[in-house]
Amino acid sequence: MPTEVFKIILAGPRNVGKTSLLRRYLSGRFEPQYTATIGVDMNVASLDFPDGKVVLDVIDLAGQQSFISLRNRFYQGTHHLILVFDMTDRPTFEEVPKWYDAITQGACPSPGMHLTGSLVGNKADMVQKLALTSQEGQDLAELLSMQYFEASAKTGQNVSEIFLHAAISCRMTLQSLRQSKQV
Ligand SMILES: Nc1nc2c(ncn2[C@@H]2O[C@H](COP(=O)(O)OP(=O)(O)O)[C@@H](O)[C@H]2O)c(=O)[nH]1
Ligand SMILES: [Mg+2]
Repeated sequence: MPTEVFKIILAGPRNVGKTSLLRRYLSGRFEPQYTATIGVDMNVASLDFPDGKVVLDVIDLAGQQSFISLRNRFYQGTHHLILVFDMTDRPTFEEVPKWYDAITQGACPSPGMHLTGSLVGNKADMVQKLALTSQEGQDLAELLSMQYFEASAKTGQNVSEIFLHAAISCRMTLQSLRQSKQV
């Protein structure tokens, strides 16, 4: 059975829950203690499909400004972007276009592959503190041609869906690339 490997970037401002989402997906756990990611963290998630395996190399970037140059180097060759903001912190939502531009400019996916992605509003469990409407999130995602998810690393809401969507979009892009080369 074939194995396909894709590079996924998990990005967004600090403290929005990027590391918590990934940790929840990989270990099923949520740790409320905050520990800032230093530089960059690499993790591997593997998903089995009936016709093959998908390995996602997930790069969890630190959100701190001082890591900007380090981040740029890691954007190269990205297949899929998971852009996270905090649903209780409106400025993190407003920063999304800036993050999107920086990453799509630096991503340079392999020839013929285009960057797919999802916009993730995290901390959806904090219903009393939500700082934007679902419609606003949805509209921005549409504008950026991304899939929109409202998620919670705390409850697990939509967490596996985000990574499944990543694997499926990367596979579909690769398949259409192969088909276009056969014609
Ligand atoms: N209530 C709630 N808190 C969260 C959620 N995800 C992360 N957090 C908390 O937000 C803080 C930042 O999380 P972290 O994953 O380190 O954010 P990162 O800087 O984007 O990697 C931590 O205190 C987490 O416990 C969530 O879905 N719900
Ligand atoms: Mg982190």
